[in-house]
Amino acid sequence: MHVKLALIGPKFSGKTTVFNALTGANVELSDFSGAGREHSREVAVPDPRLERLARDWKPKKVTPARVEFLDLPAYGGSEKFFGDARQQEALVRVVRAFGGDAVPHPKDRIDWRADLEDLETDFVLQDLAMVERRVEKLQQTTKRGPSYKAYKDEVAELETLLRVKPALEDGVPLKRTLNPEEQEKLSGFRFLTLKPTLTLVNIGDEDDPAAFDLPPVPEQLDDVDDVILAIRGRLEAELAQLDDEDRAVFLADFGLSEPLRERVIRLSYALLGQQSFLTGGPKEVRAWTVRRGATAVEAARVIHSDIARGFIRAEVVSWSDYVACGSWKAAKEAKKMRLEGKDYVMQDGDVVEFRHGA
Ligand SMILES: Nc1nc2c(ncn2[C@@H]2O[C@H](COP(=O)(O)OP(=O)(O)OP(=O)(O)O)[C@@H](O)[C@H]2O)c(=O)[nH]1
Ligand SMILES: [Mg+2]
Repeated sequence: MHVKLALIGPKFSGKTTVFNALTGANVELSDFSGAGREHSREVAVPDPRLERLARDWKPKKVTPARVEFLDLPAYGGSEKFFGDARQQEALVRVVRAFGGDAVPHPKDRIDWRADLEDLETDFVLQDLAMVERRVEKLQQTTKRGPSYKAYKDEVAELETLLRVKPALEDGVPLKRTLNPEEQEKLSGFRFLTLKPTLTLVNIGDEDDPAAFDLPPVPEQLDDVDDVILAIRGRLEAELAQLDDEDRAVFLADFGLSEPLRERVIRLSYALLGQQSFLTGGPKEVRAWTVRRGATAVEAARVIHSDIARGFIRAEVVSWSDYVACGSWKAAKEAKKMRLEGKDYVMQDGDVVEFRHGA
């Protein structure tokens, strides 16, 4: 399965720099013409569990889960930009906090909070315009009364939209006013203010992230759809170009414990509501992506539709049991391998073997 995230933000905020930092690419930075080009690249989701599995299986191949980052042209209020952003599953917002006159600022200010507010306001206005159009249409159609099939649904939708409209007018994003069920029902609109969002405050090489007074990143990301983080974009991009040895020296020089890259990729993945299950064997050890809440048969389908069709059962060892027992075989002997049916809800890190009649 393919998971995509788009980097967006004002002109010259460092989107492409952050793209390079996250993906290890080395694409050209802004020429300050404002005509930033689009880039995309897939990256592996770092997962130490794979190394652990590979030690047991000594497979020919280790395949991590992947996410794709997209570097979109600068946000400048064009219809095309909003249309493109609407198509994305999740957004990574990059705002500028690094100083210096060498890089122009489209609004002649270094104020990331204000930039973020502008962006948020425009997104709210875009969604509001959509809600208004839909409300108008539903008010017309429902006038006819309960004589047509969709009437009840349309009345319910209209009620919901009329409820959230005043909040949008006050600048409140839809993810704060729609409950999960309503969000699901209205997902077809691809509202901008419903998208899970990671905000990266792009700070200067010498800046201290702690000085930016950002809320801590929650430990548990299950219900989180907004995370904010400070990143030294340029420094991280340089770091991403180094080999392991040079990187260690570089990190020590800057007093850093690890590159932020891996953390941001993992955060992005979780933010999208994705988790991994693992399979092992002498040929391949692999992490597969399923949405949180997916069932065993859905997980089987990620591997192959035939496996889902011929599903008999899933043999599952939870990650903590796997680690405690030390291997698949030991987990089996310790009776930690469970037989699960189609409706079993997959857990992050489950080690699985599917039995199927395909
Ligand atoms: N000091 C400093 N400079 C940075 C940082 N990030 C980006 N820059 C500089 O800002 C300039 C623009 O960076 P880009 O990453 O190309 O910005 P962008 O947002 O992709 O620009 P557009 O696509 O044209 O909107 C480059 O000269 C970078 O070197 C940073 O964290 N610190
Ligand atoms: Mg760019």
